[in-house]
Amino acid sequence: MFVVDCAGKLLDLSRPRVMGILNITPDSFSDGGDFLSVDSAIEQAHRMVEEGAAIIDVGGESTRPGAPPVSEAEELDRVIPVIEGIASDLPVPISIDTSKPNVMRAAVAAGAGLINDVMALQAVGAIEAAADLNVPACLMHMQGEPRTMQQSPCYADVVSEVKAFLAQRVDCCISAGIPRSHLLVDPGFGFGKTLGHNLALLRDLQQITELGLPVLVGLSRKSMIGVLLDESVGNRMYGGLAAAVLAAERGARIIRTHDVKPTVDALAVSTAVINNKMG
Ligand code: PT1
Repeated sequence: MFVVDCAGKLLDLSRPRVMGILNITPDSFSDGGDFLSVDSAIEQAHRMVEEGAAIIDVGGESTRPGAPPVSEAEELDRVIPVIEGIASDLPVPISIDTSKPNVMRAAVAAGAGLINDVMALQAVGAIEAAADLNVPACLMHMQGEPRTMQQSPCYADVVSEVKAFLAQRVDCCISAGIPRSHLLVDPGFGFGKTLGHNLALLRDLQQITELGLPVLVGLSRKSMIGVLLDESVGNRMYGGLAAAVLAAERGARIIRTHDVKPTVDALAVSTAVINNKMG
């Protein structure tokens, strides 16, 4: 459970680690895939590793609430040049944030070593792709789909339902030939959940760790922090750090974040307290 082999690069989860977010989504100046945007993405990846990221998560399709789907061709155009540009130079593994089997295949061929799928490999062909590729996969819980998931999230007991869903996806993956040692789980903060649902999942995160697999959480800049603070996306870092520390204390092993250095420092202090053998 402590070391995950990501296509030859090892991810040591004996303490909580930081996953740095590398979103390759076009801004007003570029459509992604061109020289300037690829170059700045590569620069950003190197900066995050210097700041202590243990894995870099490359994504070409936004899954935030309301986001529209992106075509396979577009997603490939965005992520593959960046993965090719960083895979051989970076000492840390790269994960590919996608639900599309062909993007998983191309990304792993380009050097990615972990699949991060917000659809928990439920898309047609995804589970087979992950099994063929023989790399670890993170299975995330989502209710609904990004475009509409925040319209009316509904659970009788969010924590036990999320846990049961993840347990069922783990069983499916194992039946499809993915070894248990290749699986991680994620409760999917903000994916078809109200603030109350998100807070319950964070408070009771230990129940998710009872699945016996490494738990990944993504809380960075999300609206659950924004609503609590009444702050815009650019002003949610301190709130996100509090959530990251609480997640780590409850057993989370990977914190997915935009704010690498602040999160690495917060986890270093949390881990020293949790593992204290000095006094
Ligand atoms: C996540 C995650 C992810 N989040 C994993 N992958 C996003 N494994 C993308 C909001 O409420 O948590 N785990 N990939 C980003 N998605 C969101 C969702 C962004 C909700 C923002 C919100 O603001």
